[in-house]
Amino acid sequence: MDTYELLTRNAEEVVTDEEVRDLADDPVGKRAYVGYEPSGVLHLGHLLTANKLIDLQEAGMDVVVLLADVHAYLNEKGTLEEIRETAEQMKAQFLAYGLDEDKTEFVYGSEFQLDDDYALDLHYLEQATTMNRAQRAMAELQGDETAKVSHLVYPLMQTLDIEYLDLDLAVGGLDQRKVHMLAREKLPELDYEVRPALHTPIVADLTSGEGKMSSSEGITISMEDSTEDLEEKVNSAFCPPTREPEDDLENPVLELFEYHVFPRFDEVVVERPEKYGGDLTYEDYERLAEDLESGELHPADAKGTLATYLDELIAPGREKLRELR
Ligand code: TYR
Repeated sequence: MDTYELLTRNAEEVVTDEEVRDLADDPVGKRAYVGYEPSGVLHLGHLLTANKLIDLQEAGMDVVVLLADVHAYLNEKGTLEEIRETAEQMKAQFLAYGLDEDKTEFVYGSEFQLDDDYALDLHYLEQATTMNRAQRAMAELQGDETAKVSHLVYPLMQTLDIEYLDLDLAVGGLDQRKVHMLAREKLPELDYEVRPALHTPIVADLTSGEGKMSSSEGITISMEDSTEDLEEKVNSAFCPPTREPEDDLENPVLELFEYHVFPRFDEVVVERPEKYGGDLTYEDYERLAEDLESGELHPADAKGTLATYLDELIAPGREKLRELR
């Protein structure tokens, strides 16, 4: 796989393609980040962007994980102290999941977002941005909550983070795209450089197959799940024998193979008794999806296999979480 492919695999959107191609020409030592509002337990939404960070590390890039404590504070997730405790748990789970400790810099937002220069730049952006523009950028992150001033400050700070962390690439779920667009528009107004962004897809809800919901809604799999929980959730997942169900639905079982399993394993083995055709071995997602569509691979076998691999991915983080509690 060439570097451009590695940087962009499983990305739903890159902005712009040309800028990411330039990055792919010379990735070593370049800096990429994902910011997370600290959450005590990682779920698949977090792991999807973490997979992308692992790809970027593999390409030689340096990776920054922003533990966005001040952002979480703006979003009323607790006191700063509570949020920081949660952030430490989050960090431990990311390392257990496989982010390379030597190549990953964990930064708390409060380490730099309360500095004078940052504050003054923030006030400049407050002057330079209409309420309407900031609100539009926030629409997908704030849900149904009544807009407060904190919701308008939030995307402006996210914009500045890209400059203050000295980044070459911003990574996030597709739900971050409007904030990244705001950043691309506003950074030059402060004479800072525009940086490319890369967005991972939002995986469909496990049970309904309804796509494009926020990763924090609906049934998801998390580091808290036991092996049995996981089996149960995967077994009750929506899995029609096709990758393109009707009515805008997605096949979540296939999506989990595509975005979570294949990026982390060189091959996937579906174990089957000899009388049902014996084991099936896949080196890539396409072949597995084709076999599910043709009927060669039964949905029940696909699910059993999926649960096994997800369990392997989650086990170290689950262990860590138990230690911490
Ligand atoms: N907006 C991100 C979220 O929804 C968190 C975040 C905060 C990301 C600050 C980047 C950033 O610079 O979780």
